[in-house]
Amino acid sequence: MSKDNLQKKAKHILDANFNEDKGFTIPCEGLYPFQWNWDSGFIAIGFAHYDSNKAKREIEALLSAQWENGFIPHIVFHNDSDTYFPGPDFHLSKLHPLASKSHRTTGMTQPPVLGFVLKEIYDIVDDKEDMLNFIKQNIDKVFFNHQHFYNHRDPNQEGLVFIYHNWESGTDNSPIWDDIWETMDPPNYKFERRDTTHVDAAQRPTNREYDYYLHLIEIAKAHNYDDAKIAELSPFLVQDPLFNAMLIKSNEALIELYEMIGDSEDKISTLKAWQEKAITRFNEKLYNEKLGGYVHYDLRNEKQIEHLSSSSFAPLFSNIPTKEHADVMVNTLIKKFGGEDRYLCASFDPESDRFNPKKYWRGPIWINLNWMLYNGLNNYGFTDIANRVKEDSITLIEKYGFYEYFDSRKSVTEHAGYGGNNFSWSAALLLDLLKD
Ligand code: 2M8
Repeated sequence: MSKDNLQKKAKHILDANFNEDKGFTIPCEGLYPFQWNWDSGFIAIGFAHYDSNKAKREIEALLSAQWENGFIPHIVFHNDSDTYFPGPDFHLSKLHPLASKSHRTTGMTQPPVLGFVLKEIYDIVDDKEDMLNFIKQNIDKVFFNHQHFYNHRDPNQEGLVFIYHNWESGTDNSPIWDDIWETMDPPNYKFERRDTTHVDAAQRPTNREYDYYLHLIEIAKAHNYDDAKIAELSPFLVQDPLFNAMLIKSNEALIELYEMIGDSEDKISTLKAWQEKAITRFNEKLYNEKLGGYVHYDLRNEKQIEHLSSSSFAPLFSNIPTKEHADVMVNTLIKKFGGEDRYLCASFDPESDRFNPKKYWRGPIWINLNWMLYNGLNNYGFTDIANRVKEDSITLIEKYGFYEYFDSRKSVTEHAGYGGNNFSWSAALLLDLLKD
């Protein structure tokens, strides 16, 4: 397919998934019928390439559901839909006294991409003045959100924030969580899955995994989504390198934007203090010498979770590793994830016995993680391997379509796109990858 046709197709998908009335974009028809937090950020980057008004509306729609304490939820239920479980009646965000009064949402969040998304869209659009005005109107909300993280999700006050649910990580059923599930024994809940009516069950989490997911929410609900109680009681309490890298990248972007806006010295110095503490601790606590990359830290059980995943490389995007560590990480990437027989980059270590090439976050390639990896490798001057990640992403979409995730094995030459089709962030980030 020509570059032109790919761009046309991508724009068509984004426009079709955009809800004109409410001003937000669904990730994918049927499978995900609401507004998702980090999806929206990536989607806004795609829109910035051809319709900056939609990029702005997308972000405004997400921020319109920000809680009174600064929290930005992971799903905003702008509309009703019976094609997704669990919906608003299960999540019951209103249990939290400071939850949005205007919107039903979940009581959990997702990787905080908004800060760097504002900077990306500013860099993309032609009308800088107009976009800077938009940023001026919204940037404090993102700052407030970061403040909430550092005040309520960092019990040790060490600069690293926790997530209490695998859905907060964005990498839902990653094998990273398997050891945590072994510490839990949730009931067998009665529920009706909807995802498996849209997508082959072999490509989605199991019912038993959903028991863990629901149980974590039940614990949080029993304490009205109170962060302090969650920190005390949730069996899932993790410092995730992807999540924290997104927060750090967003801090960096907020500093740059506040400097452009001017007159924001207090906020800039607060952001700089957060950055210094966070980056130092990130390197001390999340780097694993033996594996040659960053790993997750299980804060409940006080140990590193020693597995490599595509999240291990996200810190490159946020300029966290030293040059020496970046060199080691690139070796790890090529050796473990980048054999001749594979497209880059599998979401989980392909050499592990937990790797599954078809199952969601247990192995397939995701375009958003590839987009970060491409930009991260470029940050450190690894342009050849960065270009390989970009070319692989374009090839997979060209060959198989705008799927949610893809098989990393080159030996699979048919139907290697999995999950939902006409998937918004695959379309949005392809537009960005094709820009130069
Ligand atoms: C997936 O997660 C949702 C729950 O949030 C699900 O499986 O129902 C993940 O891939 C997540 O990262 C993504 O934001 C969401 C919507 O695309 O789908």
